[in-house]
Amino acid sequence: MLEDKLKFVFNKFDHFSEFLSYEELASGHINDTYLIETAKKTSYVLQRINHEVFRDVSGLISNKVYVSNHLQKKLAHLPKKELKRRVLCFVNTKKGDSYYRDKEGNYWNMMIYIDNSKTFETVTNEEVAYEGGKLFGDFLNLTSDFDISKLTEVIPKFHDMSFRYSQFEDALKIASEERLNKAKTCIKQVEHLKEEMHIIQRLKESGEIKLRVTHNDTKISNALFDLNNKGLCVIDTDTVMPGIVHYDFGDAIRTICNTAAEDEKNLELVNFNLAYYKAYVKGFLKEIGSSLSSIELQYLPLGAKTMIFIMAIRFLTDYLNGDIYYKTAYPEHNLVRAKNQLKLIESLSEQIKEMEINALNK
Ligand code: GN1
Ligand code: MG
Repeated sequence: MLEDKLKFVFNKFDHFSEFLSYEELASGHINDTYLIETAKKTSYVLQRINHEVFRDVSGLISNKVYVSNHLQKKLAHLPKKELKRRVLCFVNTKKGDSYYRDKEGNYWNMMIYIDNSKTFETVTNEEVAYEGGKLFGDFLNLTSDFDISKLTEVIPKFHDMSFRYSQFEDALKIASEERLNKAKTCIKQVEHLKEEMHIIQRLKESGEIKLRVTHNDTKISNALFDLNNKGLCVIDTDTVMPGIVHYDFGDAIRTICNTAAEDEKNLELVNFNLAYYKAYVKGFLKEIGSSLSSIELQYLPLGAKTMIFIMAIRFLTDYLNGDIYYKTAYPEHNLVRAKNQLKLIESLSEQIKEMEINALNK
């Protein structure tokens, strides 16, 4: 039984609590995440890391711990109680390791749950967009002096456009007739955008856009808020790696400015919300703006478009491959996600002039 298993794994970790109950936190697409309630006030988040996706789990967990330690140092001036709400705190096993490996070969890690907090799957007011911008901007700011060489590249070429595009082309070769047919319109849309979607990749390769420490999964549900909608903490640091600012900016915009969830089927409900974009930019630049170069600033809007495109082709590729990567709830889930992202790109493109950073600052 899952409950027995979770209780067993939970007790491998170094805490002084008694397992009371669990609840699955089902918003992620890769790992299995559970909230563990205990007989005491403190609750925990216990996670089974998907080691098919993350090949170097020990590297992944040390990345997470390094980053938390770094953030804790940077925020050491805060009162202890607040610091605990601003940075993830990982729990070691009773043997002193940062993860537990069970008999079946699964890897587990655990952190303290930050209580009186909430996350958003979709955003419904500008304040949350603004606070999200501040939170992710601050994360980049606080990690800007982190030593990149300490980080394991947990998924090589994670946001590399040429790589993602070639995976898409490989999938086209092996997909079933039925899936190719159902995805026909999406495939055409993707091919049409190909050139434009490689612009940022080239600037990255030429060194005009520089590498920094980035989170790489800045969807809004990875931002934790307090009960008054003030930003608290960035969570899910699984994919912290060297990257470019555009994709952290872009993934937040992808999820904040979509007027619907990323898997909404009714595409009429999927539109790009420019007001939320402006609010996000304001918060984001407040924290990190002064350290961005003019070329980084100039390409932020295209960065947002490109990040949405990366997600669209990743969902589409997985659909064509027969759903082997993302968790899906029904057979066409990945296709729905891809169509949704492409519709978002269409709506964003109509407003891209108004997204220019210079235009916003006037
Ligand atoms: C995956 O598992 P989760 O939800 O944290 C994916 C991200 C995608 C996201 C889409 C390792 O993240 O890249 O943006 O789904 N993570 C990985 O919602 O592939
Ligand atoms: Mg993630």
